[in-house]
Amino acid sequence: MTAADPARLDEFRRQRFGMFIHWGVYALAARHEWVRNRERLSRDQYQPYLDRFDPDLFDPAVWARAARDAGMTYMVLTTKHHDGFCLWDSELTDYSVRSTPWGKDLVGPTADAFRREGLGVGFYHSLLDWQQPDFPIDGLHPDFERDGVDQHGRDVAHYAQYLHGQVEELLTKYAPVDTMWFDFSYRNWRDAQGRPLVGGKGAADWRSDDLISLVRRLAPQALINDRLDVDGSADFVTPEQYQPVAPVVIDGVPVTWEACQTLNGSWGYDRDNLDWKSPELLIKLLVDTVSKDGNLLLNVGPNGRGELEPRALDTLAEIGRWMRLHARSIHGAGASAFAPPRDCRYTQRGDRLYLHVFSWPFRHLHLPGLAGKVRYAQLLNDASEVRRVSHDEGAVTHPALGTTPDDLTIELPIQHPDVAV
Ligand code: JFZ
Repeated sequence: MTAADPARLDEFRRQRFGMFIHWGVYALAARHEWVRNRERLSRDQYQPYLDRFDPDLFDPAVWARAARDAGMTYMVLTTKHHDGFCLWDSELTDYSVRSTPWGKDLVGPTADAFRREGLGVGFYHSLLDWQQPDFPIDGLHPDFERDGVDQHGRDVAHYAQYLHGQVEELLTKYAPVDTMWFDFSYRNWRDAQGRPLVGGKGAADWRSDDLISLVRRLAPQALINDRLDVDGSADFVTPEQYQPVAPVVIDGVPVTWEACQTLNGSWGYDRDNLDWKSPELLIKLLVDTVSKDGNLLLNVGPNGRGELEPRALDTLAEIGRWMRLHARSIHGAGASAFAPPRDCRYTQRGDRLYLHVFSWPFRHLHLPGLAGKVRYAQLLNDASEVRRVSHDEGAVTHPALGTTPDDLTIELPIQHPDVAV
């Protein structure tokens, strides 16, 4: 299996912060992108959402600006989710924007808008497809309980051909694509009772090896994620809605990773959701991710009129307020070999060490192992000097403090600087 272009991989690792966009006709149901599955909606019961999909306020320049202002450097857009609905005018199916009142492509304009703001463009593409007649019904399919495993001649090889054809369309029509984010394989999954999931699917179904070759051929610069069920093929791995405890290492080798996270637990627009993460928590999530050498792909779910809701825009703006002053500790930064004190994270870029203080201490912070290693210290938000306290000053070396001569002790202002986090 050919590997990704190392320069592109390096760029990705420096980008650090991206926008995930989950958008489709499920935005009209406004209760999670799995609504067709969760509520066992038939194709006909789902059809009203296609019949009414008309995002009259669609203006991807607004999304792109919100992303850029938040300090994001790339985006990943759902070209097709599990419901099979295509956000572009595919030649291989009518189950797309073409069959909606809106009637036209949404992928091209979105990609263009983000490129105009200088952001990278990646495509999420669902391997599952609950619409294609050749996709075998399985335990995750909305029609499973009604139709069981009676496949009515469904032919997964034929579906794979369709899948490859669509990926080819996307990579040629919207070149250059920076990332293909495939989702997902479930060959060995178990159901809620612990029994093997009926009809689980993986590499043999998607013909993943050929799919990877296709991407390498058409988009040599594109990175491919780890959900194709091919060991060792992934350019990066994708922990979803959990944080690794340390830089991710697989078989003794550090790997490139990208955490994906929601704003509120749902990927698609979810009107009645009250479970919003605070901007402060999200900034900590970003810092924590970079401190472990990862990227953060933070999701938004535009609504049925094509807008990001105020709660999402406000959150992004607040993150941007912090990023305006602290981006240099994120972009191009990564893990440090130094161990931070309690409730802190380090990110490092070259010889610059950034100390992120999650819980503001009382005046002093003792930084293990940094004695004699720091030439100058300052706050990032206002460039004001942070003074070091030397070890011969009684108060700081008092044995009850538990500091050692290897510690560098710095003196912080009593008040937390007036910026987000
Ligand atoms: C998938 C989708 O089902 C979901 O709607 C969303 O698009 C998300 C980004 O990706 O969710 C998954 C996929 C794989 C696993 C868990 C959730 N997994 O392998 O554990």
